[in-house]
Amino acid sequence: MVVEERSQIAEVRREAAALGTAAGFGSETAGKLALAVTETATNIVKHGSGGRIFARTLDAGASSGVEIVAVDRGTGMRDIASGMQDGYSTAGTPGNGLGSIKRMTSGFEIYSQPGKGTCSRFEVWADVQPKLTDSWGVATVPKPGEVVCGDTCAITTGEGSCDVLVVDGLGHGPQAAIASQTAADLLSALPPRDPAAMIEEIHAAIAGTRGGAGAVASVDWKAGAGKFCGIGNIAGLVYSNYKARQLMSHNGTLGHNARKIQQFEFDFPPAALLIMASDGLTTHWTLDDYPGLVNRHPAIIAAVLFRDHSRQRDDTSVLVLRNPAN
Ligand SMILES: [Mn+2]
Repeated sequence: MVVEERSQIAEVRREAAALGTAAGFGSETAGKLALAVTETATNIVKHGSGGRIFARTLDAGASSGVEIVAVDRGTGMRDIASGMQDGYSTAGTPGNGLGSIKRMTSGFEIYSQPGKGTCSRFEVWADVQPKLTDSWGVATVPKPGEVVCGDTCAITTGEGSCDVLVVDGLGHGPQAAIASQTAADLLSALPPRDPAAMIEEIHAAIAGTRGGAGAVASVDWKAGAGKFCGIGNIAGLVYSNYKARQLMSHNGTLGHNARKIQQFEFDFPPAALLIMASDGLTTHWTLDDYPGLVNRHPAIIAAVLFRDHSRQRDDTSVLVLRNPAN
């Protein structure tokens, strides 16, 4: 959701409240979410020169929650610690309430660079917060002017492993969304299988649609290893020990022509990051330009990359996954 002016704050609060209702929030929890979202959106308008809020529901077995990620292109914060104290404000107004957001929510994190902007994230849970929260995040945004996004990201988690998918339906708009959503549905509907086998299934399943570019990765936390298979323009990068490794896809369009479906293996040790993105994101970026960002929550990494590197001429999707093993 775009947040540029004061009038949009209420709309953001309504959309977040709808997710809270879907997550089964009682009135007290719903109230906390509403306050924290309002405070966050107000900060974007006041200090951030406009920005965006991403909201999604979180599932952890018996408990459900809502994740809020806010990103702006403001002046950034020179000193986050003092910004956390109530009453402190970077713009000379009475308090930006970061301390109160932190108290009302779980997992509150901020990534801020002076001159570049700020990204924050928090979770609100219906019941007790689960011990292990998601170690992945996505930013999926339609092309400006479109309502639905033709890109789809999906993730399925198993016992000590996980499968992720990014599909960019050809073009944009509803028809592109049908192609990518059909592919994503397959990931959760089929029993787990190697990425190459999954890509074969997707290729066959979306033959009646517009088709698209797509990639699937499968990672094993304990083994510290992953497999990747892609067709068309989906970037795949693995960051580990301050080094980036690019994952290779073959040319083609899923659903129409995929002459060579080939799977590649990669090392994925504890704390390593896997980043997958559609071609709505430029490829001319490096995490070296963002000191400390590799250690932030994957949803913050996805939102910051979207903010700074979306081409804005196409749907954009960024998926970031961290190996949570230690
Ligand atoms: Mn695209």
